[in-house]
Amino acid sequence: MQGRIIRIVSKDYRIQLETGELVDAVLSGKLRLDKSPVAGDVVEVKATDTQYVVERIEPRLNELRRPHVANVDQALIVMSVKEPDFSCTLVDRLTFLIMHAGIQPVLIVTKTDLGISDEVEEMIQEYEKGPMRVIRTHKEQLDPSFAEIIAGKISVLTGQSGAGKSTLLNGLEPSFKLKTQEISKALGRGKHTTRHNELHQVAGGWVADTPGFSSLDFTHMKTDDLAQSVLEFQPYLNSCRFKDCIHQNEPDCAIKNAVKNGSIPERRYQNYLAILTMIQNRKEKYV
Ligand SMILES: Nc1nc2c(ncn2[C@@H]2O[C@H](COP(=O)(O)OP(=O)(O)OP(=O)(O)O)[C@@H](O)[C@H]2O)c(=O)[nH]1
Ligand SMILES: [Mg+2]
Ligand SMILES: [Zn+2]
Repeated sequence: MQGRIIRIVSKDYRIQLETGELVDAVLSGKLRLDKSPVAGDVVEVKATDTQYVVERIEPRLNELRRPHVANVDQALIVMSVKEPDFSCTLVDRLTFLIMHAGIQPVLIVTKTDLGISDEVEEMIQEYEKGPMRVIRTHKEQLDPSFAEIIAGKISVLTGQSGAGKSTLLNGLEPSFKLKTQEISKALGRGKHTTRHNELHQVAGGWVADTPGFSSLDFTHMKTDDLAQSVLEFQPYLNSCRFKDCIHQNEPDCAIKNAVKNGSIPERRYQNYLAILTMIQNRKEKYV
């Protein structure tokens, strides 16, 4: 039968079977020599007389390193309207990385109760008009569609410290608070070897332990990967005069035209150019 790994503690694998039932399993001898499973993996499980045995790992749709999780459906970018300041640059950088990892980004705008400046309002509306799903919410009044977004999926949360990630999860699932407190207590006692490879059940979905994408690392990205990772660019990508256009200084560039006529926000394009330049400078260094 099939199942999904939701927690790994040393050699014990907690699996949710297709039926919804949670069972503990061990790895088959053959698998142990092969690749190591991670939380989120879809696995083939066999029940013997005494235990459940993981026999096979299905191919992964995607894989994150920190946290080490496979088959992630979506990454929720949590960004407050203030305290800390809303950062369009950060949202874009995170979105590019998330897209590149083959994961769907969703923008969760938090702390809307604190009031929104005109400048921030304009930036949020730019996202709302675009292809990414955007939800505005605050802790006293969680948007009901937030729970609906999490249900039935594997999510990772990301965003600056203080943006309200824990508050969101606690609002949906009070038992989550307890669990995260237990984890910090365990770590505080110096159990640094504890392997946190775990998904938490929140509002009928699964949420990974720690935020991913904490280091905004573009070292693995090439210039054409970057353009592919910009959601707003996608309808125009094959319409430039040059096949290898990187939408920088080329003539007859569909992306630049779309920026000019307002179909792609100028801000998005500038954030693209900034990262592009970073990638280009890095290349020169290593040639
Ligand atoms: N006014 C207001 N404050 C909020 C809201 N959401 C969170 N806060 C406050 O913002 C602070 C930070 O929230 P957290 O949920 O701890 O932020 P976090 O993203 O988990 O931060 P890290 O764990 O450091 O990454 C806390 O004092 C919260 O009470 C909100 O919607 N409105
Ligand atoms: Mg937190
Ligand atoms: Zn172009």
